[in-house]
Amino acid sequence: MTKISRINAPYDFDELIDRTGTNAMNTDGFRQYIFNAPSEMKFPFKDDEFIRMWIADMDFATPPEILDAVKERLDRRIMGYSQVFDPAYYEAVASWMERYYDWSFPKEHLETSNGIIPALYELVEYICEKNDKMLILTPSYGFFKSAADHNQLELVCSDMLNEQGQYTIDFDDFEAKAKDEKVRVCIFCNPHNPSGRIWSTEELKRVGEICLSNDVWIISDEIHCDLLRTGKRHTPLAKLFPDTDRIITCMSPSKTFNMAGLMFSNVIIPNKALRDIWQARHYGFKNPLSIAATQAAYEHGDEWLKQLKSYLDDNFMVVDQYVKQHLPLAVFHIPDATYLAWIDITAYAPKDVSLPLFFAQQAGVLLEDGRMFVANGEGYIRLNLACPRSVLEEGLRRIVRVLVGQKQADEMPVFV
Ligand code: LCS
Repeated sequence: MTKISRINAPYDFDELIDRTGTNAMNTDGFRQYIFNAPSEMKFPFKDDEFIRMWIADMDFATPPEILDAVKERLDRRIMGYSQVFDPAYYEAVASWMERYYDWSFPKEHLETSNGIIPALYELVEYICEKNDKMLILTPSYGFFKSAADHNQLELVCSDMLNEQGQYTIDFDDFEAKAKDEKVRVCIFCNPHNPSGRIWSTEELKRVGEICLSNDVWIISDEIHCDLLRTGKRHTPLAKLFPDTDRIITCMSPSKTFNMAGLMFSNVIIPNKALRDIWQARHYGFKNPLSIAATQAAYEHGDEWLKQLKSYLDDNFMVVDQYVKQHLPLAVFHIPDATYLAWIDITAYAPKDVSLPLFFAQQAGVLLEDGRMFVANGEGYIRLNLACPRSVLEEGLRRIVRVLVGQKQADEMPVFV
């Protein structure tokens, strides 16, 4: 256990923190990521005038307990090649899993990776052979498709059903696609980005049963597992299938504690043969600061996370209230998980335009739209609510101003 201790400090999620000049994707990477454009691309807004609600990291400071652990590690002054050797790391992970998900797994199943995306690329490569196919639910986080593209695999998409913004799995379609003998692996997002769904136990069991009975491996990407509305619980898919070794779980506190740039994640691989391949082929060295930060997150992050969740609960209520009042034809439900609001604005959006470009140019808001989520996301925008309330309110005001007009935006309710 690292030495840091802080007792129930109130954390400040209203603080505006300047991210410019830190090589942040959030401030400096949007031209390339959203618009696939060079750094010369011009907008009617200066870069520091944008409200940025796009990439899924937070505008909140990483918890001080984690920063202290990084500083403590820095004080050891040597940053040489590192891997996870100290058993305290596994103990910290295991204790978190036990406390939050009532789940455990043997120490030897735990591998680590420089982020979940690289792990997805690798796992798919190790599991699949040429001409295999990969199955996902859509809409989907875009990098799932990249994992198939990277490995030159055909991607098979099962569109989720959407009834007034309530997403469910089309099990008939999913099963029919899983039955394709070429489908070898499914990347499953639990909880789901972008809809924010926490799957019910029944849904998880059906997904698992369909895949396993059709010889389809499952990579369960559970990166959003701690970003839940207060009172909600996460169920790791693998917990429901203790007798299979065909479910790999990817988890990380990186998104939860706003340290995605440290690129460190857990990959729980129960299958011995796959683990052997991973150990033989995975580039094993890790950033020592990332190891220290991740361990500290699991050891000392509870209180900060509790307060973060409460702040995000309120941000979601602001959005809910605001959408109901000013965009009554939009479809939005507060999701059970993620800090992402997935909103159907078909009734208001201009037709045949790129919505990210429209909002960037007309409103000075950077956001992602449904077309960036592989398939089945038409008409949606995704707003990242992990920002100070003042930023959120200004973002909402601007969005409404360009969709329905100035007067409505001026009447925006103030959340109390
Ligand atoms: N998996 C899912 C489902 C994600 O949503 C993200 C980040 C990652 C993996 C990234 O994992 P990493 O490699 O950082 O460990 N999601 C983002 C998103 O929706 N927009 O920006 C990042």
